[in-house]
Amino acid sequence: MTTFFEDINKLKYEGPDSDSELCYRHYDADEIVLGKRMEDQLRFAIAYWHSFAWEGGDPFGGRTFDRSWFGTTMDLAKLKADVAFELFAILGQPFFCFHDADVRPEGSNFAESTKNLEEMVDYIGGKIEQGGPKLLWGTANLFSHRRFMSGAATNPDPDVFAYSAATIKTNMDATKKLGGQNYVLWGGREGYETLLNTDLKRERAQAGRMLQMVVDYKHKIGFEGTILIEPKPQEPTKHQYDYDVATVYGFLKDFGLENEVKMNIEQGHAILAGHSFEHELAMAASLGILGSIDMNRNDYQSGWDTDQFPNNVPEVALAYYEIIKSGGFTNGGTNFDAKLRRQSLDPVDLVAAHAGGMDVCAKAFKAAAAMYEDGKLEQARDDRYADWDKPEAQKMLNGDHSLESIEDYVRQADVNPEPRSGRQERLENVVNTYL
Ligand code: XUL
Ligand code: CO
Repeated sequence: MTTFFEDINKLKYEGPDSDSELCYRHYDADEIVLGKRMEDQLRFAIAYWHSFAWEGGDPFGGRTFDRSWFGTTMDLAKLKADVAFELFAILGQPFFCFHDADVRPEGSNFAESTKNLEEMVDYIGGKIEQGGPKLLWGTANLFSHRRFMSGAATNPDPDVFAYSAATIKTNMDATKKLGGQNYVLWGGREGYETLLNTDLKRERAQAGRMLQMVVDYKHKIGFEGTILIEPKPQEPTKHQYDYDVATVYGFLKDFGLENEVKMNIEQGHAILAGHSFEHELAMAASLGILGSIDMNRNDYQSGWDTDQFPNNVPEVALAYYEIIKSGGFTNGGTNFDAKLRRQSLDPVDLVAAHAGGMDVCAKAFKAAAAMYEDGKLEQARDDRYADWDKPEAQKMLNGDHSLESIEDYVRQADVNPEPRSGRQERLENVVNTYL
């Protein structure tokens, strides 16, 4: 045991009326909601990077957190893992996620970095075997080191493409070895700053080829998890290629990968793209590519990725409603890609932030489940489209009609549509009865 969390004990479910600061008020892992334990519905994961690797810097100042594991040695990497698994034991969530760079020190070359990663994978694997949480997803950090400043797969330098491909391979190996349920590719610096130095056509082809090789390798090694792409419209580059779900779907179709790859959708990225979280989830569900979520919230005024812990139950409820409608998570889960504010220095802040986020999600999930079980919203939606089930309407969709024959039909039947209410406020009132 380290001394970092001192005497903070494992959190328990104490119910909504508890006055302890550190407990669960809404998240009861064993409570059955929609036929499954809450733990198996929500599938919470903690992100290694924000809580253990991020030092609290911002564009105007450096490290605010003073953590004894910051440094570049293997011993410190192991201390970091010890503390991480202590937080996991306090919170009791079923999963975690990491990038290679979060868990191992950078080596002097590829071989040394990989050796460090392999040693840490064994160390972390031991902790999973001793009852620690499982790996929801692994991923490669192909954006922090300066070699990636002009992108990874989309770099103008083929050596960077090669280094990135080799790094993805070693991370897929690590993810498989640890029993990871997904492998994520967030296009960290896959994008551009200025068209004056950028060949869009080449960069798109490079990204497509890289993803095809990732999918080939997944099948080769028998990795049973899902390959996930995490869309984001900007930051760090001005124009990120994986803008949003619809854009990524077009890209997948282009490279024949739409049945191989799903989406990891992040709330903050959806907002940056000018969408709501639920829009991105509903779009992915409608395309059959909804995989997993990164749960955080963005500041709605500042316009960058603030990665705050979720605290808005109505908003989160609408997101889970889309997930429930799509059949719930299979391999995916709810990853807290969220970080403390840089002034929140204390170990207890880390515990409280995650526990509060889990409670927000649990409360929202229960509201979404009730909305879904009552079926009022779905009934109203079905009613709105009901006329499409009539034979004349179906003929327009199934190829039995053309523009000319539809014109004949409109004239003969004297089709003269009467506008009908969209009932938005009434539906919003229905939603509010569950919150
Ligand atoms: C960056 C982001 C990443 C990915 C994993 O905005 O969300 O942390 O989730 O690389
Ligand atoms: Co993310």
